[in-house]
Amino acid sequence: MDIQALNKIAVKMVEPGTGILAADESTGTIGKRLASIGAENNEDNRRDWREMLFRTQPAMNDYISGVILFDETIRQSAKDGTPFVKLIQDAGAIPGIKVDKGITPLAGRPGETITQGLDGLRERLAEYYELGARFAKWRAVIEISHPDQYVGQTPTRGGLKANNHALGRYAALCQEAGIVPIVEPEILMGGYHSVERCHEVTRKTLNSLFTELYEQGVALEGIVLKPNMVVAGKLCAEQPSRQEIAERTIQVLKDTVPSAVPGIAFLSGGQANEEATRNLDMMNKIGGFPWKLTYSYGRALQQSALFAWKGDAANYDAAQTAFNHRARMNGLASKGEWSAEIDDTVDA
Ligand code: 5MM
Repeated sequence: MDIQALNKIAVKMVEPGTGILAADESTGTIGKRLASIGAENNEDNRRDWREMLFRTQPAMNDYISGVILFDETIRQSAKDGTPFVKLIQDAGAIPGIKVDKGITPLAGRPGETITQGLDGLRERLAEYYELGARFAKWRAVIEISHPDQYVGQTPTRGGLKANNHALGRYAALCQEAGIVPIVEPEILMGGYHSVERCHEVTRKTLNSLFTELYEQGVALEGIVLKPNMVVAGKLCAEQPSRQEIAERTIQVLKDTVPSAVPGIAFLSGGQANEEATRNLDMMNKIGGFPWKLTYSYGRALQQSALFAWKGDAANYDAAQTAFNHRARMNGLASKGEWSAEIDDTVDA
């Protein structure tokens, strides 16, 4: 394993001012996104949508350090035949690939899931490396049970251990292949749980994760962590302030993430666009931690562009303007330089 080479890639992925575009929606998930604008989930529409994103300037050059692709997308080309991987590389960004195969119920642990995809992963990673991927992503999904549920609460210690073990095995295989693993244990933000409960579960999850990474021989200098922020469930009556979200998230990360990790790139998890930006910004304004904090957003980077595009080529420029704007705002947030006033200013 060439730790220095892995570290160089990881450091570039979290370079201040930039972050990661999560464009790795599986066919089912992109179908839901396209359905929200009344567009059909076919190969042409999926290509046109992603081509629009990957051709957006200056977003791709200035604010996107890497793009997470899906298996179909890493093999796909733009309408003029240029491979997507080349479009991304020409913009100075790093192509990445989602390698997990989604979740399935975890046997013996009702209400919990396990992420699949370890079988044959060594061979798949070798192929993705040849196709140009220099980082990968694997997502574990952790759901917090309803606060009134006393029996069968989730997540359980066993459920967390199983998911984090898989993340460790995946990360070790990636590093063996010269690929930086993005390690994503996502605690879902739907539901009624309080911010305190999210705090506690995130702490337990990350603690168990770093034990597993250690036990699987993963070099922390060559990973990027992709966690949730510490927030209350969307349906919880009491919502924390942005200051509380930022302070709690920094606290949990300081308690659990070794300083050898170069960077942490948050998922947006269904937060509104501006909310995801301002929470990241607040953390970087507070500062005082050893790792870079940036974004690896899917919805929070794409949603406004998707609604501007509406599946119609006539709206290409409007969609690119929207994507440019969110990318620039998150770029500022990754340096703690964002403000609501700048966000409200429409880009030229
Ligand atoms: C972009 O969505 C990703 C893929 O989801 P599926 O495997 O369910 O199709 C997802 O893993 C995403 O990369 C992360 O959850 C972060 O995206 P958000 O939208 O939460 O920022």
